[in-house]
Amino acid sequence: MVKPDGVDGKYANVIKKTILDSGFSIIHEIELQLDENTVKTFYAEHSSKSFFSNLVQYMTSGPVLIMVLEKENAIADWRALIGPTDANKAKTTHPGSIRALCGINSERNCVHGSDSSQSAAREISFFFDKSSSG
Ligand code: YYY
Ligand code: MG
Repeated sequence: MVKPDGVDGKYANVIKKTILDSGFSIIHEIELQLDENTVKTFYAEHSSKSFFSNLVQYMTSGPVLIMVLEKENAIADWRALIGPTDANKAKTTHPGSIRALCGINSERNCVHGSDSSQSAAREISFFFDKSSSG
C-alpha cells in the first residue's frame, strides 16, 4: 500500500516501477480514500498504541493505493524493499529502500507491507473480494 503522503507526493509511479523492476507482478490495484473505521479495523493490532490516533488521522488524510503483489518470497522481499518502519532511520541504514525515498519518520513512512502470509491473506481479503477474478 502506498500511503497518503506517497500518493500525494506523486511517488506511486516510481514505486510501481521499482515493484516491477524488482520482479513482482501487480495482481490487483485500487486507489481508495479510507475512512476512520476502515483504518481502525485494518490497524486493529495497534489500537492500544500511543501513536494510534495519529496513525488513523494520517491514513485518512488522502487516498491510498492498494496493490496485491505476487512473487516468490514476496512478503520478505517486499519488506526488505520498503525498509524499516522508521523512514528517517531508513535513510541512513537502507538508503535504497522505498521508505528512505519517500518517507519522513516512523509514522509518515509512505508505504505498508504485510508482515506474514497470515496478515497478507487477511489484508488482501480486507480490500479485495476473494471470489473476484479481476
Ligand atoms: O509493519 P510496519 O508498517 O513497518 O510497522 P508497524 O510496527 O506494524 O506499525 C504500523 C504502522 O504504525 C507504521 O507503518 C506507522 C505507524 N507507527 C507510528 O505511527 N509510530 C510508531 N512509533 C510505530 C508505528
Ligand atoms: Mg506492521
